[in-house]
Amino acid sequence: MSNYHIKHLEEYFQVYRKSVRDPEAFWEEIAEEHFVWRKKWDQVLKWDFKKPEVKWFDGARLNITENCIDRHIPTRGEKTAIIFEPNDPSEEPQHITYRELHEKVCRMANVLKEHGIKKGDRVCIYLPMIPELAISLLACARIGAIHSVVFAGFSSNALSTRINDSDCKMVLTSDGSYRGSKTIDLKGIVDKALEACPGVKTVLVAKRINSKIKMLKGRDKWLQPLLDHAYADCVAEIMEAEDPLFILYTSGSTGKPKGMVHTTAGYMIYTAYTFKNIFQYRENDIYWCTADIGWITGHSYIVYGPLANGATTVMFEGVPSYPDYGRFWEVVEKHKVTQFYTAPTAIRALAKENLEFVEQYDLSSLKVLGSVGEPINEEAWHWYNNNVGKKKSPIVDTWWQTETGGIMISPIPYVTPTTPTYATLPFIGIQPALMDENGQEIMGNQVDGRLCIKFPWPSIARTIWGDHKRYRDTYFSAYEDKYFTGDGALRDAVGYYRITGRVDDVIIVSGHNLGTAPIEDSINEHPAVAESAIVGFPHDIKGNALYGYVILKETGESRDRDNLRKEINQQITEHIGPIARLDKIQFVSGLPKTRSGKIMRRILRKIASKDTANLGDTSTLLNPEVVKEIMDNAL
Ligand code: 7RM
Repeated sequence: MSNYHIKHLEEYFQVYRKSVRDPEAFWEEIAEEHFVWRKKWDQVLKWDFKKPEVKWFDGARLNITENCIDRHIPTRGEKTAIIFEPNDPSEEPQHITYRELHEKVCRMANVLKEHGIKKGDRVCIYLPMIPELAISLLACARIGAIHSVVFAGFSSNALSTRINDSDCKMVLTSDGSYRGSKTIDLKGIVDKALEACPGVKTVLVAKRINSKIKMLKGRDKWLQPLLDHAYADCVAEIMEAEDPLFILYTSGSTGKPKGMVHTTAGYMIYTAYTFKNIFQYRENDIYWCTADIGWITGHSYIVYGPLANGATTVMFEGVPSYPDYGRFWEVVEKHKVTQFYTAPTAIRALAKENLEFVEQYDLSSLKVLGSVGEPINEEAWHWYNNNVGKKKSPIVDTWWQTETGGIMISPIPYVTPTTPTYATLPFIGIQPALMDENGQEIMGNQVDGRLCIKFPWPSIARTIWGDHKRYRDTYFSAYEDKYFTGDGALRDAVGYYRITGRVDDVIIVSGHNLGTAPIEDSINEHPAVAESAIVGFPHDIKGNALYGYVILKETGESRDRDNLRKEINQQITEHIGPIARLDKIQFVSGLPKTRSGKIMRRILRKIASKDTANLGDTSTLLNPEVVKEIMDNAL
């Protein structure tokens, strides 16, 4: 049990050194002592970042749900696994014990099987934050089906692209969802998406809002009656360590979304081990991560990581502003939450509101506060520390990615001294490197560069679904033998890391990664638009907001500009979703381009951020005259 739970800084350094000197011995010990296996591995690690190929615990057999559910039943059968907190505070929360979770997952697994789902099949899950969502992930894992969760805020277009990319046979959805005071017609969105998805044979529909929806005969079925009739036990499919567990899509800087593939054993071990340490989880703690399970944070730190530790995890259906801005704190008080994990964008939104919303609740149960999704600015950090943590709960600023599967750089609370805006030290087993423009590693401290990882960790994504070449090109070709994160970072005098932000064309808006290319593609489809470029600019609450520069076709010149703005945003909402709407749209006669035809986004970013005192090197510009025009008319 030696290294599983780190308790002081000296121990962190000691375990870290061990994990780097002999990673195989280190992870083997963790795997041996803390998980249940049907068969042990033949080899702990096989890797080659050139191919690239990474295999952890090859030859081992297991089922992740036996680790997340079955093995807890003898000791924790009556312990709450999931607390479901509904959108509306007047609706009763649900407490699902480990024993009940086992039954629910088995029933759902049997329903999937009855509808022809077998090991290796892909199942698309498009559900709101209701218990069926967590249960359906686990039900897929129970029978070896690969889940592909699509965040239920994505549009029908985005949904159909994802369903088709991974050939999903089935969609799990609900009649609708609650979001604050609004309801959303999820089933309608699915129906529209499926017009373009001939491979989907079955749609199982959970009832949530009791709306009248259309059910397509032969394809659509209500879920509950099927669950009621299903057998309450289901033998777990025995999986290989490297069998895919799930696909989760993330935006790239170019082209269509990337279906990141995570496999079974390494993902399980790393999410469990990070969860235990980074949240200092103890038996009887109540852990709450406010993310949606539609994102990697929800997969790893609402479902798999907590359940693998036999923890109690809160699933919250609602939003921070409904019925008022005290909602988060009301939930913390009600369930006596001990660990609270949220995003900087939520903190900034709440910090703008009256302090009474926080002060009227008893937050004394809190022991650890977490932040994830984007750099947390100093103001938000202090607000969180002073008003939520009352300066007693350490803040863990956790840096990681969909691709990394688990937290990579983060303080360990009560172990690592924290500094605002710093994600601090690499977690056990993680070997970061900062790289310069010439592809050389920058050694020493007080330096900044592009953030890479030099050595595989257990939960690294293994490929992009259906496109291994893109996986190599995106992550392993910028720097030889290194995984490139796409982020910039600095390392300070004591070796702490501060993530400075994306160095590619991904913009993080309210913690959501948005690639510029798909948004530009969407705008360019408007009949009046010739070309466009999107950049981010600083926004008080969202972190970044989107600024679009749009060139109209001659035929579009006579159109009313405000109507065009509305139409463009409407089109983006349909193609991608409301999160990708532009805050500002400026119509321009041209875009600043280099001689090789590349848009100089750096200049557009500076104009959008009202930071035009020094535009930097513009000597390679083909059309400098257009820069003046854009600056003169900037919004
Ligand atoms: C977990 C998640 C990944 C990108 C990543 C960064 C940014 C995430 C932090 C952060 C600074 C942090 N997965 N990012 N966490 N930047 N500090 N603590 O968010 O795939 O959706 O996004 O998010 O740019 O590359 S993600």
